[in-house]
Amino acid sequence: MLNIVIFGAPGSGKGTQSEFLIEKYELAHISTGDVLRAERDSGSELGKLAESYMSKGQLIPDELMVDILASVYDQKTQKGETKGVIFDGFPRTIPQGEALAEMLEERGQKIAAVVSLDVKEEELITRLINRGKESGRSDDNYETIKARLDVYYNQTSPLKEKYEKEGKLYQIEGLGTKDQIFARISEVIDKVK
Ligand code: B4P
Repeated sequence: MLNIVIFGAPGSGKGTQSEFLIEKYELAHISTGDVLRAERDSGSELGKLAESYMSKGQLIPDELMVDILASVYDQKTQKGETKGVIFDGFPRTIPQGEALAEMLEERGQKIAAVVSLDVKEEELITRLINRGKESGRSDDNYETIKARLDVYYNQTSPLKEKYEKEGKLYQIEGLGTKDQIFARISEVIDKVK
């Protein structure tokens, strides 16, 4: 199976590009942000807990995220109908990165590529403020966006070094039209698939 991690700061276009990827390469999509928002909307205890972190721009604790991820991965792959999986928004910390490698290894799988979308901060803030106006997403306000960016720089971006050492990191210019960026990502996927 083709396991791809799509990586980047909040607003870098992970969700947007994942939609194109699942269509072209017939992959299953695991967006941890979407999973958590669905839990929140269902009113479950897990959803309430998740919302208490998301609304402050913080990450949900690793132990919880790792369990959720493993169960969603098994659900999406158990029928054997998918050619692979896009991990969108996971891992977001070094322990999540280690847990992902372990979980895949236990299932005889590995990550083929980590595609990192590079976008400067000014553009990230503009995109997220605009999305907040259109979608009403509660974490897309200036104060929470700033907190999410801090979390990204401190807790998430160190993963790039890990994947670079493993020879799996592909840095993609994340500025341009959605189609231009998708063409850059496709070049990488065609190389590793
Ligand atoms: P996510 O749902 O993953 O959201 P995101 O990182 O903010 O957005 P993304 O990068 O997908 O941006 P998009 O394509 O939509 O996370 C939300 C929260 O969930 C986190 O803060 C955290 O609390 C929690 N969480 C999630 N995963 C977790 C984990 N593993 N561990 C712990 N907590 C976790 O693009 C943004 C906007 O830009 C859109 O409006 C889009 O239309 C626009 N856009 C995209 N590409 C563009 C382009 N090329 N040009 C112009 N605009 C563009």
